[in-house]
Amino acid sequence: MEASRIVRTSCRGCHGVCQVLVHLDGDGRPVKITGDRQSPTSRGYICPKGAAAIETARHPDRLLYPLRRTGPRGSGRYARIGWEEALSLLAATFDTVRRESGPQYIALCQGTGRPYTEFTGRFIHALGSPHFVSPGHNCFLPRVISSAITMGFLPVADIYGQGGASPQGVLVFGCNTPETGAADGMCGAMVKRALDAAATVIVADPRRTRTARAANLHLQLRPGSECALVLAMLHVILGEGLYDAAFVRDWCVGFEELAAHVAPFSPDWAAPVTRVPAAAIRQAARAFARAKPACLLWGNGIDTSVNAFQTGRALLLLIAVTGNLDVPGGMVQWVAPEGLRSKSPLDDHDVLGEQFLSPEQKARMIGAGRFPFVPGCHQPTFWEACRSGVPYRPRAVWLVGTNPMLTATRGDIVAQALRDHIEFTVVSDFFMTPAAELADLILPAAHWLEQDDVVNFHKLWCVLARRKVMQAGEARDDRAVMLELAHRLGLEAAFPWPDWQAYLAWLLEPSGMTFADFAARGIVLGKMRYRKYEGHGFHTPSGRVELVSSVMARAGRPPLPVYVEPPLSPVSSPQAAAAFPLILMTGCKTLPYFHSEGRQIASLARLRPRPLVAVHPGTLAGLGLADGDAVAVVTPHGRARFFAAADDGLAPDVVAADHGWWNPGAPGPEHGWKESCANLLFGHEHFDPDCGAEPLKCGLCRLEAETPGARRPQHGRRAPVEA
Ligand SMILES: Nc1nc2c(c(=O)[nH]1)N[C@H]1C(S)=C(S)[C@@H](COP(=O)(O)OP(=O)(O)OC[C@H]3O[C@@H](n4cnc5c(=O)[nH]c(N)nc54)[C@H](O)[C@@H]3O)O[C@H]1N2
Ligand SMILES: Nc1nc2c(c(=O)[nH]1)N[C@H]1C(S)=C(S)[C@@H](COP(=O)(O)OP(=O)(O)OC[C@H]3O[C@@H](n4cnc5c(=O)[nH]c(N)nc54)[C@H](O)[C@@H]3O)O[C@H]1N2
Ligand code: SF4
Ligand SMILES: [Mo]
Repeated sequence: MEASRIVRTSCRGCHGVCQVLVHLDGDGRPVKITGDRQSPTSRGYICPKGAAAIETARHPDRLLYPLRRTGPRGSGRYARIGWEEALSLLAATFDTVRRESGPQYIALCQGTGRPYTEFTGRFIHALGSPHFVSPGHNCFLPRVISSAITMGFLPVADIYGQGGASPQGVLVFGCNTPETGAADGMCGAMVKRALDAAATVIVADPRRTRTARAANLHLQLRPGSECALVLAMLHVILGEGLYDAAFVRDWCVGFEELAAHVAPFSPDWAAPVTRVPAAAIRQAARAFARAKPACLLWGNGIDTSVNAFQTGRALLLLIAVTGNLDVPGGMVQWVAPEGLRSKSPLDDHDVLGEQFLSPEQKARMIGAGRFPFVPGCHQPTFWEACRSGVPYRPRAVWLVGTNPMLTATRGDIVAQALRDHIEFTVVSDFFMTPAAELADLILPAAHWLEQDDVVNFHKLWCVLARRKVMQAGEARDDRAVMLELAHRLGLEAAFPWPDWQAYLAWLLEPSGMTFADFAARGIVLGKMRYRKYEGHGFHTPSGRVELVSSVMARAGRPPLPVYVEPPLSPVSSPQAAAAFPLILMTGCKTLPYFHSEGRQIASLARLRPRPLVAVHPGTLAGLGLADGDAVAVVTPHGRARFFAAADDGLAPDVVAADHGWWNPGAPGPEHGWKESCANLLFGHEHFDPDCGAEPLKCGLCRLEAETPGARRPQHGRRAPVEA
């Protein structure tokens, strides 16, 4: 344990990059966490999730020991076992399945990107299975892949202004970064600072978020119509000659085709589609094109739609033609620090199985070929196969840090598969989730306060140190578990490091630093360089930004962005809309919670005690309802219970329901997960044809009054396990 009273480390309560100070008492126990004012990434900021980390890590309901099921599935009967027994059981089971049926009968399902992501894809692919299953089709990876094929890198807003220029124009499109920090590793508070400093802020969001209220222009579009809006902005910019002619001439291919393609998509065409007035679209396009430099903050609002991939491409083209690529204050390619072995989502993480899988092994993936740009195995297709056995049914599933009954669609299918069909389920988590309640083996995962780490998750301009400051029970770092298991399964070639510390040392080796040296420094910064394409071109087939995508064309997909109406909308399904007249958005993230996490943490639950659905006050009144009333959100697929939150920043026919709600204190095995589960409101019919994304933010619903007081959250303890 540290001699010092304060340990400088970095938080992992979300994808953010906040450096924080952990205060230890005289016995070396962490007692408080504060922001680190010296941090260049977060400058002292800390959010409630970060501040609640000790409460989370020390929570009495933490899983502390490996548990083996002793009663029927869902009975809650488990016995404590040692790690040796747990690892032997796991290795023996995976080995048996591998030999009897083939490695493809083993799957690893993870949640959002987490520290363990650097090993999960690697592990399952090294084992020979293509079944790396994640929510990536709905989150971030569509943008990573569309960026890769369009310009060869993921452009990120230069909000830290490393080149001395900060963004003058910011287009905030379908994200709420000040609250979420977003998926690409920014601190929300630093984003807010950059927004405050920018001359022009344009927000495209169906909700009037706090950022939208402070913006120069709020384009309150109809959910799901975003690609139409971007096409119309491109129409104005190209039609009025507001593009960067030199950049387009020297560094882009397909400009003439793009100009011809967007010619019909005028603001007058887009206005009825998007509900944004034509004049506002023109104003936004002109203001964005004239602001120099300008950047884009984009997020989950565009990922969760059947137009995710095309919208992502359209926004990338907007950035390229306005000359904002890799310029100071624009959309840059981060330069990671030199002298460290670094990781990036698509190579070392091996989400796509490029390093370890043969073409034959890839072809065995459930859903192979269904979507050309899906990252890994398509999550909904995977769970359907687990239930139906078509084309075949995996026998063993490892859920590492995911709560799929709450965060994937059709949790009922997931639950049925886990209860009745999968032969062996192992769950690694901090808490006894509804999925863990169906597991055969439960492994207690280490919290970030319990981890030493070299934090380089998104190959940022900085690498941060994380330091272990406590240990709860026998919780273990997921990556240490994967290393150990890999060795037991003969996968040393992919996992040559003897242990976790050796892996960290290997990452640092080229710099000459030990982990202790690195931890003392706390952060290592990259040296930013701009316009790197001038040296080597863009890493695309043509060496230029592909406005017309050769990769899309080869895949038989539209090489220029096209708008597709959401499948369940008042326009495309007037019949459904007659019965379900409201447009439903789900899962707009809120500051206190990370997806389904945090509901048992008292300090967070106080900030948002109940599952909410935001509704325009006029709409509520029309239904005879008031703010705070219990309501059911009903869709063609299901029903879920929320409390109405009046919000005059929404259109009268648009509602926004929370996702991820369960009730840890309610009795197992369900812990009330079916009551307020937004994801039971969707079916498995509609997907983005390119990346398999689901329209979670543009469905249809109606509201019905519920008997008041039917559900109150509880935060009690679960039943103790058999010792
Ligand atoms: N309706 C709707 N659904 C959505 C979304 C939406 O917008 N609308 N958003 C989607 C998005 S963007 C995402 S990324 C997914 C997220 O989906 P998930 O990642 O499944 O969601 P979480 O609830 O964050 O995490 C699940 C579990 O991981 C555990 N956990 C946290 N950290 C660790 C760790 O380091 N190790 C281990 N072993 N366990 C850990 C937590 O205790 C929790 O039980 O949800 C998606 N679901
Ligand atoms: N506090 C907290 N932070 C988080 C998370 C969390 O659960 N809690 N999750 C993390 C993860 S995994 C992710 S992916 C990121 C996501 O972070 P963000 O990208 O910020 O995503 P969301 O909050 O899902 O949605 C962003 C915005 O999109 C808008 N939106 C919805 N539908 C549409 C649409 O049709 N068009 C447009 N233009 N906008 C739309 C919503 O109103 C919302 O304001 O946050 C990460 N950070
Ligand atoms: S924003 Fe994320 S990284 Fe920063 S303190 Fe909060 S949870 Fe931690
Ligand atoms: Mo996400």
